[in-house]
Amino acid sequence: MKLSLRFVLPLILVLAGIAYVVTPLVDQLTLRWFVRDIDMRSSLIANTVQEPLLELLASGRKAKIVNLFNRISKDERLYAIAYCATAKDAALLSRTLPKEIRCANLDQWEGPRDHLLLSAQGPLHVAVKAMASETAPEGRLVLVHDMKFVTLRSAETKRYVFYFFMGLAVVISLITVIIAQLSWRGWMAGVRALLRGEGLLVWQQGSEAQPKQSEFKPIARDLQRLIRELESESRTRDEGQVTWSADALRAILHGELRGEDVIVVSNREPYIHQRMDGHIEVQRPASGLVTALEPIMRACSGTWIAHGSGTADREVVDKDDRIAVPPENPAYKIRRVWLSKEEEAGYYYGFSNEGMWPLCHIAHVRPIFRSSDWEQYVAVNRKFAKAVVSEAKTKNPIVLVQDYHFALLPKMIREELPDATIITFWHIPWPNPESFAICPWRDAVLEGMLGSSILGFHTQFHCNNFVDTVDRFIEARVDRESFNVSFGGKLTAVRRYPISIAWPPEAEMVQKPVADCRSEIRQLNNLPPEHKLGVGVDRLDYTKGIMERFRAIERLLELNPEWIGRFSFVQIAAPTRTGIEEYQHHETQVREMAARINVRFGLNGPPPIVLKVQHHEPREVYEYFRASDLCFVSSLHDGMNLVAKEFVAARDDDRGVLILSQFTGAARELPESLIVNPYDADQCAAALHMALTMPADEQRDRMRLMRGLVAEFNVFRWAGRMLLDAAAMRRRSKLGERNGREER
Ligand code: GDG
Repeated sequence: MKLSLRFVLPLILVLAGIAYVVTPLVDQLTLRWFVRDIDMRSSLIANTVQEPLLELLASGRKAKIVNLFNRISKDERLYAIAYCATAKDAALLSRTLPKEIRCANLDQWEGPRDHLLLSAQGPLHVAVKAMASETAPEGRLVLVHDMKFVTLRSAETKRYVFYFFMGLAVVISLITVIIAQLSWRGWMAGVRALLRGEGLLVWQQGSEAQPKQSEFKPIARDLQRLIRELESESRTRDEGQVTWSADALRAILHGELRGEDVIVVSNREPYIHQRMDGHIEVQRPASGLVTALEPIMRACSGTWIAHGSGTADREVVDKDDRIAVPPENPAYKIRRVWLSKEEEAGYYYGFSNEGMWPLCHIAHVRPIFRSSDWEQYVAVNRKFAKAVVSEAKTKNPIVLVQDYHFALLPKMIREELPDATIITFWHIPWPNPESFAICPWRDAVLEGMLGSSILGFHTQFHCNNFVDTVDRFIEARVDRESFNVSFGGKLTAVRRYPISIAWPPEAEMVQKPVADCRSEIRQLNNLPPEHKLGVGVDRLDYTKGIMERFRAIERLLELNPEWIGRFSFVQIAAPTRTGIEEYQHHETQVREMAARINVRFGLNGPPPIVLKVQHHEPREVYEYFRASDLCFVSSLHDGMNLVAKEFVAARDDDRGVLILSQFTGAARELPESLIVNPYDADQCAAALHMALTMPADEQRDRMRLMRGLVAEFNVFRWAGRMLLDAAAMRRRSKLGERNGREER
């Protein structure tokens, strides 16, 4: 509309200006025409009157002449007619001549011009014709025409000129608007095509691409330059100069992936329905993965496929096993996949957690591989692949496959949906080729994973191990420069995407002041107000090095006995995979060790170790983080470790010390923590002592640096970078397809 007005308003103004100038000209022209007409008319009347008038003059019958004049002047336009024998005589006339016309002043109207007279009666036309007779050789006939009709005609002309220009304005405006709209649409479509890289002739080595439509030539180069600048700007932003947020991620997804078909597959579901004392409760598992992937699902209204593990999960789904979530404001769907007890035992507890988990973590627990577990793993992966195919709305969905439970899924999806963009993220470490060779189905696992378009790990070290493993065991082409693996005619990009946590943390988590957290947590655990406190938060898993942690505490008390009775360590240990024997054994060992150390150093005062084997709510976990003087993460091997980052996020008071195992992915990002080897008890004890005696300003300096890093490299960046890479990959393959078509 604005565009049309931009064209129409100036057009109307110009036409109005032309009308303003043209109207008086037309007026003058018509006046000239009328005057000329009346001149001719006057000559005609004079010629007609001449004969009878001369006869009457010759006979001297003046009364008859007046009668003749009266008859003639009945004509409505002829105002008066008179005869002057000489300049001195009085005139013979039809009715009273206007007083401005006298026989003595007729000369002024005798010429070819200036016949107009503005008298008191209005505008008049005066024509003087020589009408000499024998008796009056100077005789002249005066014909006076009324010109009022000219004024009326002039008004009428003005009206018509006005209507004419109005009509002209409407017609020209309509045509202009239609042409403008059509051209605008054409332009927009052309510019959009240029922005998408379409509408360009094939790129030639070392030259700019040329637009197909010649009218875009002048701007094509500028547009291409602009696009390149924006891309490099967004790359700079990617490098972490701007803080990523849920909103930024949503905006990017809207821009890059609007209308795309996005499917997430994970073992754990983001919302679990549990039956509790007669009512159904919705639980949200505390998981970084859910935090990271939810904005994607909300922005794309996608589908999240997961194992329906809640006791009331079946009661709430529709006939297609779907439920819209979040419950308070549905934005995407969960598609639940049901597993039998045998399937769960073989796929989840067996192959995934007794086989792959110890295989990928160097924690000196032997992996157990049973062929029956493998069969269930294959069958369950196939079940999920079917679910993905049935949920896909297009031939080329974006599928985000999560973790080691689904190593075979990428290939299975690729077989059914060859054009899908499959991003697999492996949340745990990838071992070296010798360690991986233990797996009896190693080739099938590798081939399964190479069905992915992008394969993500937390660290470059894990990417290197994976590429080495592929190079060693299967017939694939590995490009170590680009980190792409070519297998079965398809490329897999192996990339590093370090996972993180949401930033800023939820307001509810850091609501309670640190001082209140410190006093309340000490009271809750019957500890004196000034008691030093350390904290550990983990699933009760042997890879987390909880026993090594306890050994380090024991060593601290041996080497620095001044801490006996002045320092306690709270270990929150969430029960996990309790159906697996190794985990039951581990729990027993952890409990026994805590008890032994407490007997050794805690009989006369507060216990050095407070072991809490139970699930805690995220808010409670954060209260412990805020109440503690240090947090100890001693994983024997860990893909990333989110607890380290959560502790940093919880400390908005810039206090507290993080002790971090060198075998976590997080250690590469948080060098300001006290990095330790968890197997070296003396070193860990020294780090504990250093943390307990660290001056406040050193704590602040270290914590600020770590908080800066976690803020910048947060979970939205993790998800955003993966999806931006996927979007770029899709654009490139679209361009390739089009160029292929054009070459054909
Ligand atoms: C895998 C990889 C990678 C723990 N106990 C409780 C509780 N937690 C929460 C923590 C944290 C999460 O669980 C544990 O995350 P981690 O990263 O430490 O470890 P994994 O569970 O082994 O996760 C790991 C991760 O995937 C992401 O890719 O970092 O390397 O092994 O958020 O706070 N939460 C609650 N109660 C507990 O008792 N609410």
